[in-house]
Amino acid sequence: MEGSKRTEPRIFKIIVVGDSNVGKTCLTYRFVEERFPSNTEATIGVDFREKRVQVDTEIIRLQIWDTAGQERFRKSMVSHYYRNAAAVIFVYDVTCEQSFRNIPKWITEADQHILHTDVPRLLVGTKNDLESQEVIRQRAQRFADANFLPLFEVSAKSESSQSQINAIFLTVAHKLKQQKPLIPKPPGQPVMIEWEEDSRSSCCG
Ligand SMILES: Nc1nc2c(ncn2[C@@H]2O[C@H](COP(=O)(O)OP(=O)(O)OP(=O)(O)O)[C@@H](O)[C@H]2O)c(=O)[nH]1
Ligand SMILES: [Mg+2]
Repeated sequence: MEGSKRTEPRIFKIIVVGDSNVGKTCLTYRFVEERFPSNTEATIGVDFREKRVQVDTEIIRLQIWDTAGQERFRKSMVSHYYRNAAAVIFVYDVTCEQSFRNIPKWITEADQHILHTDVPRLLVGTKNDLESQEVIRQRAQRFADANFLPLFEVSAKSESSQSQINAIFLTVAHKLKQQKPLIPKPPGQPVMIEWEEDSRSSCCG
C-alpha cells in the first residue's frame, strides 16, 4: 500500500563477464530496457544497470555489473567486479568459437575471487539470431553440465528472445531470494571481547 512502511528491497549484485564483443552490454541492456541498443562501444571498466523484479511476493533489486571484456579496460577493476557479487553470468558468442573456448578462463578468474561456493553461476551463449553458428548447442550443453552451469542461448537483437533473457535474470533472482544474509557470516566463532576483572581505571573512573 502507498505510504505504508515497508522494508527497502534487497539489492543483489550480478556480474556479467566474458570476452570483448560477445554482447554483454546488449544482453544486459535488453533485459533492463527491453530493447536492443542502437549502438554500443566497448565497455570501459563497468556499466551499471538496475532492474527491480518480483520473486513470489518479494521485490528485489538486481544491480547488474556489465563488465569490460577488453583486458586493458578491466585490469585495474577485477577485484571490484567480484567484491560482494551475488551471482556471475558467463557470456560467450555462439558465432565465435574462441569466446567459448575462453569460458574456462573466466570461470578460473571467478574461482580466484569468489570464495563462497553458493554464488549462483550461469552460462549464456549470445547472438543465436545469426546463421554463422560456430558453437553448437550440444557441445555447449555438455560443457555446461560438466561445470554445473545452467545454459541459455539467446539473442539480444531479436524481439522473440526477450522472455528468454528475462528468464536468465529471473532464474538468478529466484536462487538469490533463498539466500538470506546479504553479508555472509565468516566461518568460525564470533570474537568475544574480554573485559578486565577490574576495569574501573577508565576515563570515567
Ligand atoms: N546479431 C547480433 N549482434 C549482437 C547481439 N548482441 C550483440 N551484438 C553485436 O555485437 C557487438 C558487441 O556487442 P556488445 O554488447 O557491445 O559486446 P560486449 O560483450 O559488451 O563487449 P565489451 O564491452 O568490449 O566487453 C555489437 O556490434 C552488437 O551490436 C545479438 O544478439 N545479435
Ligand atoms: Mg560491453
